[in-house]
Amino acid sequence: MPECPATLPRFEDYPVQEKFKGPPAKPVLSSEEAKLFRTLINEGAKTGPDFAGHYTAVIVGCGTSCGTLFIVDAKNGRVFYQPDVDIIGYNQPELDYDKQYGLNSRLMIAFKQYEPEESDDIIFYEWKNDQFSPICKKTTRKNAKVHSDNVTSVEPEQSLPPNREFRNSAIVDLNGDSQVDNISLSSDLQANTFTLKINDASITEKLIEQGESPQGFYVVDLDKSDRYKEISVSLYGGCDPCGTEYVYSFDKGIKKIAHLPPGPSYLGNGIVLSVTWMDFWTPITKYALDKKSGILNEVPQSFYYVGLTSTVKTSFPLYRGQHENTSELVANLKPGSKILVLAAEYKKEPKWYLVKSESGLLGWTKGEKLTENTEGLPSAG
Ligand SMILES: [Ca+2]
Ligand SMILES: [Ca+2]
Repeated sequence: MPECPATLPRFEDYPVQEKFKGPPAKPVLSSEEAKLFRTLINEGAKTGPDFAGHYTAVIVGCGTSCGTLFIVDAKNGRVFYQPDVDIIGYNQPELDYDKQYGLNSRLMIAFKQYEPEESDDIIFYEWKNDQFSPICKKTTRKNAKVHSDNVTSVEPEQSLPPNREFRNSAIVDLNGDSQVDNISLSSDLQANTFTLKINDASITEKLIEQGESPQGFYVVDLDKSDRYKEISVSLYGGCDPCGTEYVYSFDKGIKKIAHLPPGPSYLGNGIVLSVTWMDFWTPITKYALDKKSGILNEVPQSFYYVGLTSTVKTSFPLYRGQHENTSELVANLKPGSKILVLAAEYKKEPKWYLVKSESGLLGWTKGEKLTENTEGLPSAG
């Protein structure tokens, strides 16, 4: 992220066209992070928009000068959470702003404080297409030491919800041999690669998606019962859902052990849960560490839980199986009736959804039928 120029971004540089009227929609708490703070998010969203036209910023406190930031769309209740934009400070004397965000602007001012308070970053984000993109950062140095070598010793992340702090370098003993290991991350956006170095070993990875770039790494402890710690490299992505994570172990060399969707939760017992946004819902995928191979493998589920209701606009059929075979028709859904989208088989295209009709019948339909013919699903807003 570039350092800000002398003239810092102003609220009026990021104006908002759209204004919201009417009662705010109830938050759709589909992500694990949002579910953890359901009461605070529901309460916070009731006050109505206070950010970027039709959004409500809900800050959930987690200690002194720290907060997890959720953004709720008052129009449809969608809840946004970006783990890298989670530390919001208050009363920063260095900064000549009386607020961090406002209803008429898409600018968000966040603070990142480094332990033990050697320096602060003031980070300016632009809210665009339902996500924060960093504009620039202003670093305030309380103690020049940290930034002169830019290396700090870190402890592994805890599980849910992580206050993830992305780094480009760190000193940690990764393989439990009581010798610290020097970790650094660099990227070559010309060559479209990033390189992770640990001591004398290095691994270079090709960026797959257009617009992908590494935002840093953090240290995780996949399995607290063994002596190893792991490195998770986080990438911004140019896609939806955005970003991805590469996970590496280190002993004699570096080994790639997983390529995960963004924002995984490390439970510390060899299990990783991933919650991603997909069309109008958030599948939860489980990964488990195979101790023999040292690889994180996905634990497949036949179906993935959806649990969302919507209202039928235009009649469409439900089938007994995952194919449109008229001899296996279960029901034609009635306009105006309420349905429950129970589960999905989404790993193949087209994505099929298991739906319960208002009268209690169960059948399958394609994802596009749901988004075209019903209203009330989060993205259909
Ligand atoms: Ca070591
Ligand atoms: Ca471990």
